[in-house]
Amino acid sequence: MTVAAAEDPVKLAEFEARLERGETIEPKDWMPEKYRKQLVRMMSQHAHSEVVGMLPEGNWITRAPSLRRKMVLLAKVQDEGGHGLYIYCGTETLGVGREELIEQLLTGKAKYSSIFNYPTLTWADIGVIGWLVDGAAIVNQTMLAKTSYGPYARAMIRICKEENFHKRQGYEICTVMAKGTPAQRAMVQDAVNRWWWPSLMMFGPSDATSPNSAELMRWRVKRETNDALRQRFVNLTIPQAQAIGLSVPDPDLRYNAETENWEFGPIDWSEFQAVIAGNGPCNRERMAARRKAHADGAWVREAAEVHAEKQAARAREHAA
Ligand code: BYC
Repeated sequence: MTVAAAEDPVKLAEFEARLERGETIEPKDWMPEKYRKQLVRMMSQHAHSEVVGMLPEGNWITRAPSLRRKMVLLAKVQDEGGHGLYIYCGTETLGVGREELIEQLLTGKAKYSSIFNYPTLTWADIGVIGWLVDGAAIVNQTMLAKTSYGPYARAMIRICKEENFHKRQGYEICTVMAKGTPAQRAMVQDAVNRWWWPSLMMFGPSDATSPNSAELMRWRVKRETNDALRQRFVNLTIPQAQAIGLSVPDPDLRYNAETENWEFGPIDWSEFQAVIAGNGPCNRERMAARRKAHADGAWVREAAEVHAEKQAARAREHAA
């Protein structure tokens, strides 16, 4: 018996009719258990991605080439932490707290985006992450801003605004380097070569092999498929690469004037599978950094708890 079949059929029909009418589902509304679970899975993975995503860029804060670049990068990395917090708050509305989700991340039960398991080798990587990685995130999240679950959709609207700024700062770094010395051009081209395919993998497996897509599309959690979003990203990005004289590492790339799509070559899904199974270039390093940060922050959590207990005791005394 499927989970959906175990739900009250009348309530399920009403729920699906609401979605059909384009209504938004809010925290206190009835929802099938599987809808709640799917949202917690996606939102938890998303929140973890924002937090783990601070690591590759954080790697360059102390080595940013100017004070201006350092300030911008600091602000961007801080924004990512904020995005994680909004989305963890979103999962609280579904009955799952941040502590539980972080526990799942640290024990390896929860996933985070494959993209953050690649190293940031040069300053150009910071530009390319802003341009390609935040660019891909915007394409995905603009769709999620219309998701059927209200708190997630509203969080996405704000996050997308900030991601737009991130993308612009990244593209600006790439533009400056692409117009720079031959060594700078080579550095930014090398970064594009390394980040291009992993950026396309951010959208998830192809539609034919995506186990969650059908259900998520039916419940309007996702409004477009992994492949449709990946194609949109390629179509948006190739003209941007051309405008600054950079290329992407794909000998099969060609424009199809009939469909108006930039057709691209095959994605190496074995690499994607290896990365999400924990065997990417930096998986172990990323998890070790998160575990260390969590352990280092234990005293703050303990102090906050003691403070909250003291405040509560004082409030009880005043009330007595
Ligand atoms: N990495 O059935 P599918 C960001 C997993 S970064 C790791 O197609 P679904 C940021 C998937 O979880 C972006 N795992 O899944 C940018 C599933 O495994 P489980 C973070 C992946 O959910 C800059 C399995 O593969 N954004 O925000 O229909 C700086 C089968 O996939 C990936 C989000 O998370 C991947 N790339 O579609 C800082 C957005 N792709 O869970 C931060 C919210 C797939 O069944 N999430 N998997 O064990 C989504 O939109 C969707 O969950 C996905 C996948 C499009 C990612």
